[in-house]
Amino acid sequence: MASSKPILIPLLGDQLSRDLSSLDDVDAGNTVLLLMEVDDETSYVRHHKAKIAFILAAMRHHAADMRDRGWTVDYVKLDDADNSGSFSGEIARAIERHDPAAIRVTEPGEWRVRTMLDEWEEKFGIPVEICPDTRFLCDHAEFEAWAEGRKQLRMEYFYREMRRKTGLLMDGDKPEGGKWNYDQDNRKPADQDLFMPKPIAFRRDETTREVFDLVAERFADHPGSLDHFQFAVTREEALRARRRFLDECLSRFGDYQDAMLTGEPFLYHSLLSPYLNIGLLDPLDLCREAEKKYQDGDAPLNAVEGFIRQIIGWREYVRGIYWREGADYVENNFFDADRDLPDFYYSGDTDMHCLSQAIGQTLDHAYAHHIQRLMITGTFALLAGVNPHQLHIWYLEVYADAYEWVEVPNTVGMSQFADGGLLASKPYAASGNYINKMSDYCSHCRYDVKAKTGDNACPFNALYWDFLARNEDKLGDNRRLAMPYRTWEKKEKGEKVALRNSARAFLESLD
Ligand code: FAD
Ligand code: DLZ
Ligand code: SF4
Repeated sequence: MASSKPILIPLLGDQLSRDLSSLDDVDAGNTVLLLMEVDDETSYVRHHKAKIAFILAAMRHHAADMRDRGWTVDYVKLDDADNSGSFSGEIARAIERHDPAAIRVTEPGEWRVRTMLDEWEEKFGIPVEICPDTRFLCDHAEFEAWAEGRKQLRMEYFYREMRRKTGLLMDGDKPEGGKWNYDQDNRKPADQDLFMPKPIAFRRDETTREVFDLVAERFADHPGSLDHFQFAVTREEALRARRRFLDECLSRFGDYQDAMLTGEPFLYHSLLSPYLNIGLLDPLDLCREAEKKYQDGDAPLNAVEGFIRQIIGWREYVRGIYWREGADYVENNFFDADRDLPDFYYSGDTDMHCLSQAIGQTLDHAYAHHIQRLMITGTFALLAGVNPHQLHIWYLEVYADAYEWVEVPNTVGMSQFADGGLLASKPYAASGNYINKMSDYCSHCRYDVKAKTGDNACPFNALYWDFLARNEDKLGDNRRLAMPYRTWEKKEKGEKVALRNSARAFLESLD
């Protein structure tokens, strides 16, 4: 009997989950899984070397794992002689090889790739089924239904829906402990005397070493280095990283979530976003494990609630915004900011210690935690009037966890207020005082955080007032900024001029 034509299932680089939606209910005996290393994906921005190495090593390990589980896997390596360089080109070649009856694929994480997939059916003349990505809790229709008719799309209300939906930290229909959100308890500054758990250093096997050689040779001009590479590249390793976080970090995660310390890139953060985002870990499982820590009395409620909120709240919410707002959302530029991204974002070479720490560790580890991204590299760019699109490209390049669905709303919306307040109720503008409160950076800096003007003054100070003053027409009505605008109005004319001159002189020095 002639065997029927197979189904071709492409697995994209961030779809490395054993139970991906495209694999549901298919006959493994009559399916070809296709993984493609392609130039288009490795080079559509200049990804950090460690980000590329992480993804390719995880793809190669996942292919081996799926073969062991009985699947037929077709794997295209970046340096294969006939590699066409694109997903569509590789699908065309795979159709030649396998003559499939249909293609089945889980929806991608970026508009750029979605547009490509939407063309496949017409291009290749075979049915293409695009399955919803069930690794997320909230699908597009559910987010749309939640957002419909609301004047403001605030994460907090969305998050409560997700708590109710999952039952996480719920006591009947009430939130555990009586409050939905324990952020008030989560703002402790860090202290050098704290014991900092170290991340696991995973052994690099031959597969990973091969990828390292490829990346070192092919992407030598990309930012960052491989020297400090410490990512898990298999599901088993990612589970070990999860266990380390739950056992060693979670109980202090809440208290020190916003803290920053010189020479301590990780503090009590989970470092799990790269694994969640490519599918080595499942977000809901992770939250259930964290909840268990609270139920067993091993971690306090403020830590566990704070952690779960980041995942079922922020992570799901920004994805909802990304798809709802469309492919043009990334082009928003509410303040018409047009300054080029300073070169030091690619070297860390600046006297501003906070920036040199955040950027330096980013280039070393392809990692910075949320407050470093938001309140150091993000706030500086906002105050300095850096073009948000250039900044977006930078975030997409340098972090191992960066995919547009999560990076764009965080950068364009949360960090740069470039959407005019769709996502955030006010811009994350702050003077040096905030950084001084939450870190030890200022005590190691050549600038004086208390000084407002002059050559030695912390640049964030004058830039903060300059930002408010130059954007008064756009922000003056924002009720959450009423206090700082009143303070600005009360300042003597001479002080205002000195602050604005100081900001101008600093910005000119950047040029
Ligand atoms: P933890 O502090 O341990 O938090 C736990 C988990 O919560 C994270 O692993 C992550 O999955 C989730 N999470 C926390 N905050 C957010 C958030 N704001 N949005 C979505 N998920 C969140 N996160 C990405 O995964 N990819 C990105 O490309 C990305 N770009 C960002 C750009 C900017 C400008 C900002 C301000 C934030 C960005 N974030 C991004 C969110 C956040 O900074 C990272 O998720 C977090 O730093 C990852 O480190 P961690 O795993 O140690 O997180
Ligand atoms: C980020 C990335 C990189 C660097 N390389 C590849 C690759 O060679 N092959 C692949 O399938 N995926 C890669 N990715 C991840 C994709 O860019 C990601 O899956 C799409 O953007 C869809 O979200
Ligand atoms: Fe950053 Fe200013 Fe503090 Fe220096 S003094 S570390 S520039 S906030």
